[in-house]
Amino acid sequence: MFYDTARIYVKAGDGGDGVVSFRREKYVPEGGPNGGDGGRGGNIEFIVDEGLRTLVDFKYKRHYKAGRGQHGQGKNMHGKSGEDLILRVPPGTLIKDADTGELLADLTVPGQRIIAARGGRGGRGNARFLSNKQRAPRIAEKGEPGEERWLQLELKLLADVGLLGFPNAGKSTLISRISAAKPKIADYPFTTLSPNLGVVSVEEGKSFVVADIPGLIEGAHQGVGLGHDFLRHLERTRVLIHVIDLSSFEQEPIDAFRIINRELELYSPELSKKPQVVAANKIDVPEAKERLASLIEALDPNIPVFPISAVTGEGVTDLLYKVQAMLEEIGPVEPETVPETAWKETRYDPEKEPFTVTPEDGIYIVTGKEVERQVAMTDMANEEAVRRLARILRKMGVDDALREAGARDGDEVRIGDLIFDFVESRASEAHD
Ligand SMILES: Nc1nc2c(ncn2[C@@H]2O[C@H](COP(=O)(O)OP(=O)(O)OP(=O)(O)O)[C@@H](O)[C@H]2O)c(=O)[nH]1
Ligand SMILES: [Mg+2]
Repeated sequence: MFYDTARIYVKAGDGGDGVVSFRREKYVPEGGPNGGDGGRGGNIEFIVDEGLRTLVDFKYKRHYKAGRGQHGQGKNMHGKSGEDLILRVPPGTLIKDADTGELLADLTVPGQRIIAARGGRGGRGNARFLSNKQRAPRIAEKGEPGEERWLQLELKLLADVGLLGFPNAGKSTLISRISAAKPKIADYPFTTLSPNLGVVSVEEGKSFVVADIPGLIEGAHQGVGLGHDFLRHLERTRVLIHVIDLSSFEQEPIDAFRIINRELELYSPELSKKPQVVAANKIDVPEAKERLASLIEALDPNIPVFPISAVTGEGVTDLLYKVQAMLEEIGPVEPETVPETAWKETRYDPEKEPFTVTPEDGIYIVTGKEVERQVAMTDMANEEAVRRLARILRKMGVDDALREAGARDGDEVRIGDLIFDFVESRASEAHD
């Protein structure tokens, strides 16, 4: 099996908790606060590894978790950061949000690296809550939870040229002739089961990458045969070499050409618009010349046709020069553009982050990233911290929204794991 898609779950590390601690020195009965911050949680990152060709690693392991930050300690000692988890992917990997399908990154360049889920920041220790009003703060934050999400990984091979055609047309023979690729070649359909890449050097300093995929048959766009699973690997090519078998008695060459192009169009109109060169293959067999003549007659004269023999090498050089010239004329393709900020945009601005209040069976459920984050970072056993949470929620407008939704004194409210009673006219007192 050739693995070119995967669905994985990533969870960045939670931040470590901040700590409440005070200096204890001889002759100083009550020293200042010196509780350190928790460490940052580890990120989940992707890096492009040139040596990889498939996403097979992600088939066997689906859940990935980065390390959590250590908790802070007394004497202003901060916790250590959690370890980042770095996942290696082959060039050509697209990363999408599995829930929305939104494209998050197109990883094409070896060494390219992105953060897929950010570790939570460490909670602040009580030393950071020191102020003129509060000389002995007994408050510390818990660590921020790390981001978590389901991701869809999709490999689209990076090749300049794609080989297209019926099974047995001679695609693999051609790639093995023009590059160092060593695919399986045999006289029966569906010999090739997964894509092969080969680098073709036409002349010094000029080379391009060719992709050989399993052959297509009629009905391919509906999933008949194998080829359609691999058509995605032609999506990034710039030129298609349409390999046609001149030796087949079962099919007129022009019919082969038309059937394949219809399949291509039904699969993707965009793909069908890519420039094609016809490689009329097996010109070495008897009767091939006649069939070539009828093919040329029936074809649109704008489509270049090269009679070749992938076995003897006849005509192959001319074909390659033509393909090289076409590539130069077309110029390089841009990777699928993803705004630089794609990952940042998935982060939120705490001030603007919306929340919703949903009444359900007499309980008011408040949901939203920021409200849930604030709750998660509050140590509910710490009265001062709970009062601070109540102030933050009020400032965010949660109290007003609850009131508007019909909440009355004593009604139950839920945010994340926290359940508390709505208290009119003063800070909501929280209890677990
Ligand atoms: N006589 C002759 N035979 C050829 C030529 N090119 C390929 N063949 C033969 O055609 C058969 C199929 O070749 P492959 O290269 O495996 O065909 P393919 O298009 O890759 O087929 P799939 O992988 O099934 O899609 C093999 O027996 C080859 O030896 C050629 O130029 N001349
Ligand atoms: Mg093949």
